[in-house]
Amino acid sequence: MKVSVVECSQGRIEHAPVLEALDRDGAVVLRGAFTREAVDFVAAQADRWLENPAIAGAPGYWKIDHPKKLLDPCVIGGPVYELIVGERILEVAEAFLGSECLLAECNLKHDAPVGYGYFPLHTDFFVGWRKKEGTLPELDAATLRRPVALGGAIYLHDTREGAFSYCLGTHKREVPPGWQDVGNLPADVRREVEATKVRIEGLKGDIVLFDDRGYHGPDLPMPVSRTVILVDYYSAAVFGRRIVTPYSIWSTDLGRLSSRQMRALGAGAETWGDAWNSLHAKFRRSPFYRTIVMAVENAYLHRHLRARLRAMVGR
Ligand SMILES: O=C(O)CCC(=O)C(=O)O
Ligand SMILES: [Fe+2]
Repeated sequence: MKVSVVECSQGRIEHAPVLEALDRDGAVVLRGAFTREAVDFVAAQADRWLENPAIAGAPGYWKIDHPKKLLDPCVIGGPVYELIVGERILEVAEAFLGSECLLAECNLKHDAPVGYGYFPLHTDFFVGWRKKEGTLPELDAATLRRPVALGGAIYLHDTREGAFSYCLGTHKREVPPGWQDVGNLPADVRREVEATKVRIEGLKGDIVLFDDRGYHGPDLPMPVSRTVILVDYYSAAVFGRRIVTPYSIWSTDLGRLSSRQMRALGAGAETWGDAWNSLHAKFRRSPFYRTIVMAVENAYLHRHLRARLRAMVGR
């Protein structure tokens, strides 16, 4: 079993083979959808941002568990928009969804080789899905008979081990509440689903587009590290104009965005959450958070004490 690779380095992306593969398999690889310069720039900047964590406003990655480092790709700026809201990709997404779309979620993710699995094969949607307790919409079986969103994994280096994996054809299954993770499926269903799993190997700059109603996840355990940008375009017809958490967009990048790209990034949209309760804020719950806060608050204490002492002795 193999996933179709659609070459699209020239002109408009041919929609027919992309939409056919998405309908049949639930996943497709677009090769050459981005310029080499944009991909190289983003990959190099990602390496720099992934060197150190964000502390006291010093730029860096976000930490939410041991295996991963996360980043809002927008902080990379400039050419990153060609990757996450490229006009040609938005066109494909909107043709697939039959609706305007919004980039509801977007993360740059670095997974380290930890030697165990930590993220099971899962679907992103299921019957009864809500983004958060008490929020709308709630997805029902009828709505989920058609695509509701288009996920994407953009490879920032050639990727084999650890590649994004997809269970081909599973986007056509109804996923009842509780069946989101493959580990919760009855044994026979699980076997059936896992038998369709394909590791989608790809080249630097490829984007794997996938119908996120189907079972998918990273190929774990990973023997090597892997860096991807994960995008998720939600149908405005299904979810309304909503994104999960606002992005940190530099003011100097605003001028390079078209009105369609601005809309996809959530200009004027509602959000399901804010920065205070986003995924990126999870570190606040770490037992080390208070210790680091204390270290930050006292980082310049020695200078302060020296200045006070001088003031007291009148020098
Ligand atoms: O890391 C991956 O390959 C998949 C990520 C994913 O499925 C998700 O974040 O929902
Ligand atoms: Fe997912």
